[in-house]
Amino acid sequence: MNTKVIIGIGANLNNPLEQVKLALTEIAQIKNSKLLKCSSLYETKPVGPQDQPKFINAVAILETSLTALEFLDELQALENSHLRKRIIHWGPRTLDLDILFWGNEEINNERLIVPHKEFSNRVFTVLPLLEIEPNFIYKGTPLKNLVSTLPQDDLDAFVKIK
Ligand code: PH2
Ligand code: MG
Ligand code: MG
Repeated sequence: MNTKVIIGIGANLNNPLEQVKLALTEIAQIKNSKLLKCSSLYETKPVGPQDQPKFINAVAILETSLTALEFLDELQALENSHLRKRIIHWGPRTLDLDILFWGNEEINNERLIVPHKEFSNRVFTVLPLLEIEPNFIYKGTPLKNLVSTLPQDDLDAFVKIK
């Protein structure tokens, strides 16, 4: 059975624009999966420590017959191939691939919590998803109604670059 999976892509080190572009070509090749849609690429203000570079962010939608943990393995292998080092919580990274939604399922285990806990607080996940799924409903609320609840300085700093 195929699951529709929504992922967040982020990078802010080592030419982040190229990291994200390359990641998209790699994501399109994940086994037993098909890339359906991808948002524009955006420059965003860091959430968390401010003494780090701006991020490039995007959101993509795929269809997959993998299980959630198999799919997570694929994403983590890609992160590792981009020489991702896990050092500072919410700190700089060459590539971050987060599962935001796994169909309509709720998953909560030691490796994966879905829907992603921070999804609705973050300009860099809400606005790119709104671009490609304008009618998306998040926990009973139309996504577009969440925009006014987001931090104004993050909204002001959100710039489409590609
Ligand atoms: N990811 C984080 C922490 N802060 N800020 C922005 N703008 N974009 C991100 O992708 C991001 C972040 C942790 O994963
Ligand atoms: Mg993340
Ligand atoms: Mg992550």
